[in-house]
Amino acid sequence: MKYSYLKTIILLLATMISCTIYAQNTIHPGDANNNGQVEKTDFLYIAFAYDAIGPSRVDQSTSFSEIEIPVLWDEFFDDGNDTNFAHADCDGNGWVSWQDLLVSVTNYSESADEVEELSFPDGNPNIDPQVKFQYNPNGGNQLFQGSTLNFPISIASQSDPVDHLLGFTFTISYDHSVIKDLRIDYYPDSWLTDDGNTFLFQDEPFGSEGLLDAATVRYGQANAISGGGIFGEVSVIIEEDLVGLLPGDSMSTTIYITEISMITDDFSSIPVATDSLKLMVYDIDAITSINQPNLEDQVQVFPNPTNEHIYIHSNIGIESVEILDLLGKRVAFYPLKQEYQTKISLSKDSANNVYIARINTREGVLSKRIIRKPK
Ligand SMILES: [Ca+2]
Ligand SMILES: [Ca+2]
Repeated sequence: MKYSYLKTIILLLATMISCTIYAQNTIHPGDANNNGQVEKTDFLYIAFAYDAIGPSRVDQSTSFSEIEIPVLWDEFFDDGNDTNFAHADCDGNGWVSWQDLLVSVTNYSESADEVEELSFPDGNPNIDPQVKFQYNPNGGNQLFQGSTLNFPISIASQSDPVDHLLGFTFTISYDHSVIKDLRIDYYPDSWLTDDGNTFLFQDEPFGSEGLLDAATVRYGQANAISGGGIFGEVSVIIEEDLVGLLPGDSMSTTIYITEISMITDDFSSIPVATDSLKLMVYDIDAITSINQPNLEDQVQVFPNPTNEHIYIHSNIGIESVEILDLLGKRVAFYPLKQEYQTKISLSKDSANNVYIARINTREGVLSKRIIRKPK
C-alpha cells in the first residue's frame, strides 16, 4: 500500500518535470525573438543567427502553432531574455537560412495568446542616424484626389554612414481615410542592395489601420555592411473620394515613421531618429470650376471613366488638347486644326488613374477631370 503510494508520487513528479521541460522548449515558427508574435523584429534575429547550425526539430511544420523542440541550441541572443537560437530556425531543419526568413514572411502578424510588447529606442536627429523622407512639400507639386506621389527614402547618409550594419526595420503610419495606398519600392542598385546580400520586406498594408511595416536585413553577420543614403522610394496614392473636402478646399495629412530599430553585426542596437511629412491635398474641382459656363455646354468628353481613350465632340473648333497628370505635368499634347471631333489616348503610364484634359478652343479653355478605370 505504502509502496504504491510512493510510486504514484514519483510518477506525478516525473510527469511534472517532463512537462516543465517541454513547456520551456517550444517555438512558434516565424517568431524568432519569441515575443509571441511574428513581427518585423524577427527578421533582425534571423539575420544575426544566419548560417548557425543546431539540432533539427522532429516536427518541421512551419504553420504558426506551438511546436515542441527536443533540445535547445548552444547559442543565445544577448537580448535580455536569453532567447535561444532555435527560435530563428523557423522551419526546424537545423540550419538558419533564407528559408527561415520566408517562414516569417508567410506567418507575418500571426500571434500567440500572449504577446510581449516590444520597445524601440528613440534617436536624436542631431546625434543619431535618421530615417528621412526626401521630399520638399514646397517644391511646387500639388496633390489632388487620386494623385500619386513618389519620393525617395533614406537612412543615415553617405557622408555619415552606419558601420557594420546588419539590418533595420520601421513602420510607416498614415491616415488611411486620406491615403488609399502607401508602398515602398526598394531600389535594386542602392548602397544597400547592389551586392544582392540584403533581404527586403514590406508587409501588406493593415487595411484601415494605415500601417506599413518594413524590414531590410543582410544575409548574416559575414555580410554586414557600412553605408547609408537613399535605399528606395515611397509611393503614396491619395484617395479619389475625400469626405469633407469641399469644392475649393484643401486638407493636410501627415505620414510618420515609427518603431525604428537597427542592429549591427554584434547585435548592438543603434537608436535611429524618426521623420514625418505633412502633405497638403487640394480639391481638383477647384480647377474645373473656373470653366466658362458656356463652354461646358458646347464640349462633350466621353466616356468618363474610361479605359484608354476619350472622345471629344465640340460645337466650337478645338485648337489643341493637353493631358496633364495630377501634379500638373503634361503627359501628352495634341495640336489640332480647329477640329470638332477628336479621339485622344491617355498616357500609358499605369501609375496614374486621374488626369486633367485641358481643351483649348477658339472661345476659351475647358478643363475636364478624366478618370481611368484600372484594367
Ligand atoms: Ca516576434
Ligand atoms: Ca532553417
